[in-house]
Amino acid sequence: MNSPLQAFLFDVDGTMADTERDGHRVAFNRAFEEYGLEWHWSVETYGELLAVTGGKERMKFYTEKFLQPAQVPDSIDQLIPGLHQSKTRHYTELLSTGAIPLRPGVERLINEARERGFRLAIVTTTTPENVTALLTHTLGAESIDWFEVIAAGDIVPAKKPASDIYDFTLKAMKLNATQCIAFEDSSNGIKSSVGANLNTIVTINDYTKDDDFSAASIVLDHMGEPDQAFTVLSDNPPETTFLDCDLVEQLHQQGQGKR
Ligand code: XBP
Ligand code: MG
Repeated sequence: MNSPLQAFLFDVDGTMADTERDGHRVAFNRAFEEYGLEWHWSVETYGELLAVTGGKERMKFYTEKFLQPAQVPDSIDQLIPGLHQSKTRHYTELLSTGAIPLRPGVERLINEARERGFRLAIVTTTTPENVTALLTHTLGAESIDWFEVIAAGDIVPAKKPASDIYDFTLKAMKLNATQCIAFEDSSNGIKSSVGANLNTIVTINDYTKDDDFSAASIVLDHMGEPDQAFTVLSDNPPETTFLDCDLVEQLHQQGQGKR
């Protein structure tokens, strides 16, 4: 039997906003400088580092796979939590300048979903502080309350691509995967959402455009606006030119029974 769609579950980084290259990456570099570390993550290197989700995990991966042992302080495991706090401070300061807007269609879709009574949640590997900062400086501080669950950061033991954060969110909302749809931008993201049996709408970005999205309900370059058509990168393009709640419901219906 088909379950009606009840909730929209949003990834943040890369999906709601292009935060990685000009946000997180810049903040990591500022934290390295603050700590006197001669590390610098270029746009290209950062693309490779995105293989690992979570800032603390990403820094650890960098020291193991990109540096010679002599370049890594002995106390690195003790250093990483502080470094990450510094990075979070730099990141939230950066967001407070309004430097990173929401991607096309995100605000419109969220507003429409609220008007139509869909339930909303955020499902991300980044820290709660970062989610609060992005929402506050894009949709306004009141928007934090629009999301029934904000599942973020270290709330679960295993970050994406593990399905834990989506499993946690479904449990907290007392919903089944068939009653929800996820919005993701990366292969780690869709592994996580599909691992929780969720139909998933993908909007790609520069870092993720070559990822494997064969499990997605649809792959778009962005959500689109009435005056800014999306490009459909998967098969069977719909007749519409931007993602609205009707199209989300249609994709959800089509996905029923597939997982
Ligand atoms: C996002 C991430 C995050 C940020 C860094 O993945 O990988 O780790 O890059 O955030 P997703 P923190 O979009 O799949 O959730 O430094 O706050 O961990
Ligand atoms: Mg993402």
